[in-house]
Amino acid sequence: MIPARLLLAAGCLVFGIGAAAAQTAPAADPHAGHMMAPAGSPMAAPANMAGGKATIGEIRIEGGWTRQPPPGAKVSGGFMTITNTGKVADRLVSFTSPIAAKPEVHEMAVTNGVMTMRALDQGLEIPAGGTVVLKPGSFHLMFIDLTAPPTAGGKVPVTLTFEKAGKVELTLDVAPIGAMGLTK
Ligand SMILES: [Cu+2]
Repeated sequence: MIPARLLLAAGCLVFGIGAAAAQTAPAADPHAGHMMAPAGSPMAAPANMAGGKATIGEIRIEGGWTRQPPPGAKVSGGFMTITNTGKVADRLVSFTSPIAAKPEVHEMAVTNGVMTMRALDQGLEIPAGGTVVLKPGSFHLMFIDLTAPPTAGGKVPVTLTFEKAGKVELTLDVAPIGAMGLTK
């Protein structure tokens, strides 16, 4: 158990460049192992890509991207902008992808100056008429236990499941290692 958790924590450092101190996970919750770099780490330049798009029911997705993980990393994040054009709130409850054995919808927050992340067990709410941005340092798809690590310039298919809108397939553009966003 411990080695696996340490591996995961090390892989998660991809979210912050130049991590100063990965802390030990205190709890039994595997997500407690996601200790991040201190906020304010230097950011890499955005990649020049448009990102994947998809629509299902009242849900519109654009700017879908992921990034190549550093060598040996077991995780990577997925990012996009999700808009709910309907009059009822929906939720992104889960997703699947051929590149990861364990996909989870995560949120990240700064606690005591350290970025930590956790799985959203109830999913991620997309408010009626609202837009939620999945981006580094915030909400994200978490590809855990990468079976085929994404390569810069490539594409990664994901299938998102929304509570009301249902399933939708989306293709994520793969940005270089350490990219913090896309430019259009
Ligand atoms: Cu995560």
